[in-house]
Amino acid sequence: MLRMLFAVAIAVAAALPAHAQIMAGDAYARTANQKTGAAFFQILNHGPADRLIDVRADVARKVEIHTHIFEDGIVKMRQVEDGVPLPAKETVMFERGGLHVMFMGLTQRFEQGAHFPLTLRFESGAELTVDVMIDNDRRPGASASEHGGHSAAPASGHGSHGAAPASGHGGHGAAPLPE
Ligand SMILES: [Cu+2]
Repeated sequence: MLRMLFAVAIAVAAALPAHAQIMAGDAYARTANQKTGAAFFQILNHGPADRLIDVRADVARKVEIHTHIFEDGIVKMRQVEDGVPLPAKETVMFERGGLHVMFMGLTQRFEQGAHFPLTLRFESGAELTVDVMIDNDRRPGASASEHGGHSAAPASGHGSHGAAPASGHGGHGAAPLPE
């Protein structure tokens, strides 16, 4: 009996690090045209240095990590080919005008207030699925909660599930539209 308890304890301990060391906070996505969209969040790395190497979501035909660069006097959007370094014990911001996850060829409508899962894959082998809330009205720099929160933190202000947003599109559960 005791031996079994130990085995369970070890299994739990072994499973912990991959999940607990990297977290995402204040994840939201928006679109301006229902063709392309972008997601923004913070990645909090509580563990050793790692790297974000891949992103996946079902809401678009193509999902890429992008950044903005300043070149020839203008700001351009670029795909990040070799991943995003996540230094130990640091927070990396995916924000307007900077790093973002880009959705090209949206396969479902970005309904205000709806949610979808975004999976982040890291060089260490860890994966993190982030609950992304669609907030087309979010202004750059505005934060849903004081600390940027972790993904479980309820977003204040924008109403909870089911509450129809002011836009009038309402509806939760966003049925995918046939193209
Ligand atoms: Cu982009």
